[in-house]
Amino acid sequence: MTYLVTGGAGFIGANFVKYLLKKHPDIQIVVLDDLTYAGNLGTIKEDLKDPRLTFVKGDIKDRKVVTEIFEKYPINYVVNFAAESHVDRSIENPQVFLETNILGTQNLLDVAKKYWTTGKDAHGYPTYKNGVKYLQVSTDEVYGSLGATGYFTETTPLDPRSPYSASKTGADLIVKAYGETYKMPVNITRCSNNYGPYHFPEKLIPLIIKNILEGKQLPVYGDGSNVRDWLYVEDHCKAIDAVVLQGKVGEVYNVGGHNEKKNIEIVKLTISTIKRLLEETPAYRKALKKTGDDISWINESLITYVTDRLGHDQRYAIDPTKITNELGWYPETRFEDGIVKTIRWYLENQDWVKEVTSGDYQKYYEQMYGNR
Ligand code: NAD
Ligand code: TDX
Repeated sequence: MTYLVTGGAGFIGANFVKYLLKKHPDIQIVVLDDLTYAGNLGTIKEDLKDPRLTFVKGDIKDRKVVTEIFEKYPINYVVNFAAESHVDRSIENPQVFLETNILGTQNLLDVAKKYWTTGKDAHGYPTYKNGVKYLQVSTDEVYGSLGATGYFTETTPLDPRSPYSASKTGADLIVKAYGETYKMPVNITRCSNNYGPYHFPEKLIPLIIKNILEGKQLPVYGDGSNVRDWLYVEDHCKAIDAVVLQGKVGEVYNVGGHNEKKNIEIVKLTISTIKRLLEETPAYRKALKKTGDDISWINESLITYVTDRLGHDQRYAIDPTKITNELGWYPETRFEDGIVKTIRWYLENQDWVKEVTSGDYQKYYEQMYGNR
């Protein structure tokens, strides 16, 4: 089987590529990625030595580049991770979110439809090759924001509130439209917040880790009471793999691990875990900017409450009953273990952090947070 994985040089896409290569010996993967600030070829450089993996640099909106891929490779599955993914950036510059997330998705669907169509049925609907599917990687943010109770199910009304989530909702709707109008074999997965290796340090957990190691303040938006439902990235990859191979055509699957945490809890846990790991394994201290034996400065006084995100969603929480019942999926990594694995990975992979933050990151950081 041949996969087109878009956004495969980003956080979840790269983890998915690694997962596929490990899990399925007999596959081919084409990664299409435009290598924006969030994409980094270094993330998959070891994987690119594998003859089963091919990389194409290009934009998912570009008709020509997507067409060339379908001409050259017998694509069975499209898994679309490529997106502008950061809520804060969408508040500053919504347009690129609409362009990539909506128009890019539509372009991929259109080219896939063209290459997968085999004819027409008696009602005029296109018929498709066997063994093909388009999977849209979406987010729980399309459902909006919850109060203190309740969960998002697949039938929760769509109610996006940020330019990012509105663009992801637009993409979901166009995927649904291709499923209904042209009977294209599509699925949508809607996952909660991921964490793990290769997470770009603009997002909460890797940003907090990076700032602690640099002795910087830890910016917590508002009062830190917002709740996110965290899932280890490999468990998300496992869910996508299950939906590609076994998901019922046309269905939406929510993915989440019942692991709700307030932001302030995440920040405090990250501080105490880093400190413990540095105490247990002194070799990790080379990841610190400030060298020396004294690490008593790593404590909660680093926390700084800053102006809240505009339109900040209060709480996300996924009900994953459907994917568990229909496809047997469940999260394998407990948060207590996943967060330690993640922090260890950052302590051991500072070169990767340096590489991905060598471009415009500093400028972005100063615009977002000032000179803290
Ligand atoms: P990311 O920002 O780390 O990676 C996005 C990748 O897409 C990058 O490699 C980037 O270069 C590429 N890209 C961006 N625009 C492109 C374009 N026009 N053409 C080709 N490539 C382009 O994002 P992520 O966190 O890995 O998220 C991946 C997907 O999963 C996104 O669709 C996101 O909405 C969704 N999602 C993310 C989370 C999360 O917690 N990170 C949760 C649920 C869903
Ligand atoms: O510096 C920060 N301080 C802070 O308090 C940052 C970067 C974030 N936060 C808060 C905002 C959120 O309540 O932490 C929470 C998590 O923020 P992000 O890491 O930016 O993630 P979020 O906005 O929840 O969106 C993420 O999950 C859903 C991904 O970025 C999306 O792509 C995905 O769809």
